[in-house]
Amino acid sequence: MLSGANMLMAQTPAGDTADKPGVNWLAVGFYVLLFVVVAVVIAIIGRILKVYELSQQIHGKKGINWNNVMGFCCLIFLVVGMYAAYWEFTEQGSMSLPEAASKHGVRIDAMFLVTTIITMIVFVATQVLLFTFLFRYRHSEKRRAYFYPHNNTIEKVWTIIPAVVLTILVIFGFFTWQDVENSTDVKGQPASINIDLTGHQFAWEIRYAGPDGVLGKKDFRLTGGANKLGIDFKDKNSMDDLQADTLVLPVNKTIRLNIFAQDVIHSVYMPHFRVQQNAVPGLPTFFKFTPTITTEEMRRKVDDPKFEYLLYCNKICGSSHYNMQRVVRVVTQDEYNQWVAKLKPYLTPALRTELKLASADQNKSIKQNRLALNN
Ligand SMILES: [Cu+2]
Repeated sequence: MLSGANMLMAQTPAGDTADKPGVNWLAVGFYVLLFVVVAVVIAIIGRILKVYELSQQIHGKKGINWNNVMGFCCLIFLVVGMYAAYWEFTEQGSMSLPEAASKHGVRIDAMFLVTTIITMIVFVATQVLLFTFLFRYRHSEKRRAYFYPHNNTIEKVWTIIPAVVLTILVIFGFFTWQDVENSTDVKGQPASINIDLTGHQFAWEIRYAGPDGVLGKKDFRLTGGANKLGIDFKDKNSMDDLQADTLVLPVNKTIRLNIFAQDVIHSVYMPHFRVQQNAVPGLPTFFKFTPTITTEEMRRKVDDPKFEYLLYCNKICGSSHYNMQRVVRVVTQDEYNQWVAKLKPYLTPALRTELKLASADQNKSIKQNRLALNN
């Protein structure tokens, strides 16, 4: 049944399912049938054992000792279960997050590792105790259960130890999270690069601050036509803002992503940088991080010349949600400078016409004409 569900949940390209309609239902049917067959086989074995027991009783012999059977089943379950847990870690562990390529990413990974180790110790200890006790103290005619209603020391031990461990984990997590989420602006260290990321169905729009390093104001009421981000051009800082298709970031510089959404909730997700932050309409959010490994270095590390960091949307925001991707490229400062110099301004000639914003030359001639009229 689990494998069937796996198959159903797997994403198949739209073309595939369109070619073979109903292919998923066949898979469901197969696994339902398999489940029924297995259930029937178990029921038949149960009946056979029952008949065997009855025939033993007729001959005056003892039937099967089910307490022993269950006791040994518990031991088998313990061994098989422990091996399965080990297999999960060794085989599928590599499918978890890729190498962290940001400063705070390393700290998040360290926290994750410590939490995993502590919970694994508790997991192994409790499972071994649980199933060995089930086996060791299975029902026997030869002994009676010992009545042991209360012990204060044991109560204290299993209350205080988990409380202390959990408190340490929560405080550790609290400080790491505070460090990740806290604005360094508050401490007087503004980010090196300021970038606007706006999510809409179904794309991310990227806006870089121009040479002044400041992003111009936005107003959702101005959104429309060529001004798809609703940038307020009454704000002088908007004039030199730049638009980009790729998120290019200089390595080892603090990046501040200002995150917006125009329709539904989206989510900025860059797994390599351990960055995830919701993009909520009407509620601007931001995330600061420092990439530490350039795309070139990562390509060598993973031995894939075509490797790219990616920015995804991590909220199921509509039918083409899967398509909300942008390439993120981490480069050296020189490469970044060269790339930024080639970016096109957000204020295109078409937008100038639409907003009835005169170009610098036109401004001059209008003034002269007015002067002529006044005269
Ligand atoms: Cu989305």
